[in-house]
Amino acid sequence: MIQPFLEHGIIRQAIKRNQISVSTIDVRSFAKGKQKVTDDKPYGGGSGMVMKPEPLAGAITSAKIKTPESKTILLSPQGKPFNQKLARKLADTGGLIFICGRYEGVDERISSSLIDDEISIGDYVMTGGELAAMIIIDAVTRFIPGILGGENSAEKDSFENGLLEHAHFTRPRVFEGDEVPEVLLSGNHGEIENWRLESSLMRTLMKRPDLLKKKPLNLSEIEILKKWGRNIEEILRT
Ligand code: 4HQ
Repeated sequence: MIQPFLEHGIIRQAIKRNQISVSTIDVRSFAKGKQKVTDDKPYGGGSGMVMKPEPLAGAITSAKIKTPESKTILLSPQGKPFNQKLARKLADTGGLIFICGRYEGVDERISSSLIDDEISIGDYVMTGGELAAMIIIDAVTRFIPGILGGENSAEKDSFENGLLEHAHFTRPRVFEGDEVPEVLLSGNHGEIENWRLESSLMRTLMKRPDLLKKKPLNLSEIEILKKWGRNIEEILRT
């Protein structure tokens, strides 16, 4: 699952330029016996299987020896919610080891001894932790210095200032009768910045009001919201 993910776009480029490196360990290669069994029935009964602790402990220990500075992360719906802030923090560690469970999950004694942190990518249940690991690798890589060009740097992204990003337009100037906002063609950088801030605020209010409520507003942001308020009051009066 992981290999094809590494072969595209910014992740591929980052690997080629030695800005990140990713390798995988097959837990099965640490399993004993001819069958290389990695799972077993849960104590106490019930459906589903649990990942046996010994092969996992072997795999984690071997990973820790290869990258002793790494933090070990278990992917699980019970983990702390992954977000942009956590991505930035993880980019500033000496490496990450992701434990990707299958079946019902891993033996509890693994989480209590060999795991530094438990992370969830959202409140839903997947069949394994691999997609979660790839999502985290993807978002974290964008924060490695030198990955994004200056023009495209991470500061302008959604969430960096507590707002969603402004709307984007490219050529053609008219698409299916729909025109690009005039101000973006004006070359007036002050007005363009104002328009983008207003677009950001509008999109956040419409799509993610929860974000807007949390955000400390600066003077220009308050001014824009007040202007909307005045416009709406005018409409209600007339
Ligand atoms: N998992 N965020 C691995 C998840 C999950 C999530 C379910 C993790 C199955 C075995 N991981 N177990 N949500 O759904 O990270």
